[in-house]
Amino acid sequence: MDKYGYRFSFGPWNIHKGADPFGPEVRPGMSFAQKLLLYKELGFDAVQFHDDDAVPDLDDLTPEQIRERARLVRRQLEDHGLFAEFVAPRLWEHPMTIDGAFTANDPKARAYAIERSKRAVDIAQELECDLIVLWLAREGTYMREAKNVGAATHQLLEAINTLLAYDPTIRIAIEPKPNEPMDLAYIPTMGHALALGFQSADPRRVGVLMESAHSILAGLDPADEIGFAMAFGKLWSVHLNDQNGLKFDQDRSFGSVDLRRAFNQVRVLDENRYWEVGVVGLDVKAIRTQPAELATKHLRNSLHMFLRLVALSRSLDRAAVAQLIAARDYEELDWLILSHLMGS
Ligand code: GLO
Ligand code: MG
Repeated sequence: MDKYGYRFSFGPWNIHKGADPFGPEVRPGMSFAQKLLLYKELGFDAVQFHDDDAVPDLDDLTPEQIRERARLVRRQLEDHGLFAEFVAPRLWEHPMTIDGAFTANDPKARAYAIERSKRAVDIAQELECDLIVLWLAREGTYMREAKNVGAATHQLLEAINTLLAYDPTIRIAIEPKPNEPMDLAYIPTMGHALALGFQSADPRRVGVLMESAHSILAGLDPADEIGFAMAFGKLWSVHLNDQNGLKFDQDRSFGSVDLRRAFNQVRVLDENRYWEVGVVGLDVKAIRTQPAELATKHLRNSLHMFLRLVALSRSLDRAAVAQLIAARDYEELDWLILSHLMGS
């Protein structure tokens, strides 16, 4: 925990080997145990998990074996003074998820997705964490005519309700994203995710995770997406990062593309006391050119950027801002903010 009370997290996938769709890995891998050693050193408190980050090859194991292995991971976390922030079922790599998971056209594939998600809940229970994240990676279409959007929406709702019933204490945070890997995803924005949650069997237990790059890809402002969700008390996690325009999902270091956009995300989080409700997750990736031994600087940079922006948000001259708002002098407000970000 930092001096402001924020706690920070990232997932094991955020230290990665640099492969992209056009080229192979460029850095040697690191074991989960090696990565765990880096968390505290880099200033982090918590680990975000895919189900198979915690229990590799879980499709080949029985539910009891999965629980046993998850218990070992909990001990590993304890040994490092870390905790699990969330578990996310990875519903986008298995052959059964080629056509989607909860919205696949094949009922057997949909059944697989539900069973796999229940195992993710089992893992969360063993890791003593009550948050499941659903990034609905392949719920959508490449070919609009291949699925029925209304039916798909109800399938998603049914899946959420099934998980809520499976564990009466679990909370679910939906992570919206408008595209990639799909051409068009079914839950592209905060509004879609929140609507689904409010329509669920237990709306109190369904919230959202806002990822900066995903909001930008949807043509939206991440700070406004944060504020919208927080207005309903529904922002339970974030994936802060950055994104240079409408192209592939870049997961750039937080603030590295648009400093003012990053400032406003931090400002809205801080003004709404996010440190009391959630962990600051940084879903960032080192660019491909980064040498292996230097491939954690994106995490360090993102965390330090967050803290420096908290300091800037808190040192903003609020009285001056209020005066400029009252005078409707937004050009002077613009200058005040820019000057503040530039340190004068
Ligand atoms: C990809 C997503 C992905 C999720 C992660 C947790 O675009 O951001 O990294 O955040 O799988 O659900
Ligand atoms: Mg993410």
